[in-house]
Amino acid sequence: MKRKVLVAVFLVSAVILLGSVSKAGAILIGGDKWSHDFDDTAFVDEIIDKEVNGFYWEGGSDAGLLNGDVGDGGVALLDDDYISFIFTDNTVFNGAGADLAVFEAGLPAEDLIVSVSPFDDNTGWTTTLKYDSTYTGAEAAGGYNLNVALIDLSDFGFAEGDSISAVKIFGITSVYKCCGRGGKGGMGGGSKTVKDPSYKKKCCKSIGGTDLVAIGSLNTEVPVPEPGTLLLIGTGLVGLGLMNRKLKG
Ligand SMILES: [Ca+2]
Ligand SMILES: [Ca+2]
Ligand SMILES: [Ca+2]
Repeated sequence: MKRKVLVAVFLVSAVILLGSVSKAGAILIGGDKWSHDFDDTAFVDEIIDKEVNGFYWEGGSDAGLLNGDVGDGGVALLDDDYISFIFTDNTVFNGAGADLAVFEAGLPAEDLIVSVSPFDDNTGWTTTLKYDSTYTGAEAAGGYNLNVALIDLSDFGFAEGDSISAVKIFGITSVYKCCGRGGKGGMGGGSKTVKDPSYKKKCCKSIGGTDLVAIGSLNTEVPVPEPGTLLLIGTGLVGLGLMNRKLKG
């Protein structure tokens, strides 16, 4: 009977160990123009800092930005808005090509600004880089186009194999509502889609920007138990075995 218990303990341990290194894809995001099968740990896990003057749309929430569901809304980030995310159950390593996918919604596909860090304590941020996003062929919440910006860690000077634990997304205003000649619509009437921050100085108010939906790692690493942990488990099992024998004897 005791031996059976030991075998069970060993099997359970083995399953836990195997589970922690599994990186099988589980969440397919995108459409006929771009898609990727993400590991379910691939997404950002926590928000550690933010400045949001934009608005959450179609049921969007901070929690909703942390999962692989691109149908539960998002947040519009205007100029100077940002959100800093960390990865807690995975890291992103610099492999071949793009390493990180940032999903954005709407038409036109909007730009966004990115900084990354190897640390998870809001330090070590790289200089910022601007990225375009392009239509994936899929839909986000509200029937909006789902777009993707592909981030290569090499762009920030990381060597192949280096990894990061944090990503910071800044918005860029793309829609302004202006006062003056055109009345409340302004600028010839109605909202204009422009990429010109100087509109701010022309009695214009930003009302739309980068529509952040989700952030997932394309090159995910998950923590593997240290050799020390394996040794401890092994020692524990041997110990149990000896106890078992003693009790029997
Ligand atoms: Ca994660
Ligand atoms: Ca979501
Ligand atoms: Ca890369």
